[in-house]
Amino acid sequence: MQHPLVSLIGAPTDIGAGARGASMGPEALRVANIGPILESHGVDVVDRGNLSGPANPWQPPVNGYRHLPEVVAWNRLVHEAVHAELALGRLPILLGGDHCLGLGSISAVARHCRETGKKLRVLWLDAHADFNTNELTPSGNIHGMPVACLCGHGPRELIEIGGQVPAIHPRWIRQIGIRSVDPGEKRFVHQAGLEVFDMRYIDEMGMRHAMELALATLDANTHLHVSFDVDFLDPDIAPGVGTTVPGGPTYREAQLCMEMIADTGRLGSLDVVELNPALDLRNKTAELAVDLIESLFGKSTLMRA
Ligand code: Z70
Ligand code: MN
Ligand code: MN
Ligand code: MN
Repeated sequence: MQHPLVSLIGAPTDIGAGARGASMGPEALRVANIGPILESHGVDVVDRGNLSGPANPWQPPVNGYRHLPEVVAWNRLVHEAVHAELALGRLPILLGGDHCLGLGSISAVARHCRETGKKLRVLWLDAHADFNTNELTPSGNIHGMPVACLCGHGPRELIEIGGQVPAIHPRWIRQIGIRSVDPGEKRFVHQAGLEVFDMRYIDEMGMRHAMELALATLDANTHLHVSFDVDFLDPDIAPGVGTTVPGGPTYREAQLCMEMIADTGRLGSLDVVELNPALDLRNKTAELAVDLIESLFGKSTLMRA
């Protein structure tokens, strides 16, 4: 990834979330200069602008799903946009938007990997496991379900978006920073065999060891997708998210996490989701997210061999 070609794709929606405001995420990341800052590090950046999907009708859940038709519509748009960039040999950065969009994005990456014979690894940086189903969910919010949907557990219209069910295998996923999992969801995570480096693990073993293990099975033929839910970060440093959960990674831990991903040289695509400018303080969380993304693209304080 010496001089990657990056495409920014805005998906201004909060259709899967439990709070309004993540729809303003793409513009807050642009205001925080995501494009120019990546370019200052030798990255070629093209901003494709925003996708345009259905408005948020703000309705209660139906059959355990809030806004399912609108979530399907947004994810179809994201799937096609992300896949088109990958087919051009570019590295898509999805500017969310809430985390339900990870379904459209990662199903596109999985399709691209099938087409090109690449091995896929997904790093899910999040306070939440996002492994609910309509029967397990306490909220009906589909941003709590994308990992389950990617693994084939969800409504047909959603799980079929990538053209193959399941889109990915649980063995391809590593979750980092997890500290809020619902009771039924917890059983399901264990049953599926997801590899989770939760905050207890990071407290005991350190971010370095967690990331060494999470990245251990990468090889030269691996496409690494990072799905960065900004609520991964501790709320003290990142208040601008809909669902804050105390006890997340510190600034230093998050930087190390990003730097170790950059060092693999395998980053192939990225989601930045759940940033909620309506809850932020002077765009501080957006600026922090951009700072961390700089590290993900190889910014370091010193030259390294
Ligand atoms: C809870 C649910 C969630 C993000 C909140 C919360 C899910 N497990 N995901 N914020 N990003 O409602 O399913
Ligand atoms: Mn810089
Ligand atoms: Mn999430
Ligand atoms: Mn989350």
